[in-house]
Amino acid sequence: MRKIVFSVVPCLALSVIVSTVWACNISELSVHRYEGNGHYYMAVPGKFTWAEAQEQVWEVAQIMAMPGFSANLASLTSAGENDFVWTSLGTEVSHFWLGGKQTSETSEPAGAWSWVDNDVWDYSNWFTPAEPNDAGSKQHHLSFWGGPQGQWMDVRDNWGGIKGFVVEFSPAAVPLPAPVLLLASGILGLVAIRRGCSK
Ligand SMILES: [Ca+2]
Repeated sequence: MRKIVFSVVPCLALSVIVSTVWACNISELSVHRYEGNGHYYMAVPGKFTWAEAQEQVWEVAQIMAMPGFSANLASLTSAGENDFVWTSLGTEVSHFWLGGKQTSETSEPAGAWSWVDNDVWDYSNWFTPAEPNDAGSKQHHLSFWGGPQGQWMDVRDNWGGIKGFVVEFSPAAVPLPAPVLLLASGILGLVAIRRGCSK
């Protein structure tokens, strides 16, 4: 297990442009590499809906500036990956968003789940027997529940108990060239809304 801390962002100009968006310093959060797939993971604290969290992932990716990698809410597709993320990020990521969502409500509560990055959904780690339960018929998004193995639960998009989200950096099929990233981040810095990032 290797822990990598990007305390100094490679592109300082990028950091200056975007850093005012967040109430905490994203670039000082720890990033962990899983040797099983070469992907990186980080936990970002804050109060967000699932949809907002997925939007914020893009901002986080600009701040962390990892060339050749794309970012999404985490898709945990094996027990090894789930165990690594749960143990390396720490149990405080209980109630943090993951990248799972339900694309249909025709087979509640466990059917029609998918990953936001289009990874195949052929592994799950529900907190059984209680989850998933589609409580109130409105729970269509995925978060860590907790437990010794980092089990999951389904919750509604705007659940107030959410404490943050887990980001996964994967090798990008077609990495964006640096000039495009800089231009995009500059635009982002102008239009972004200040968001809380407190624990
Ligand atoms: Ca539930």
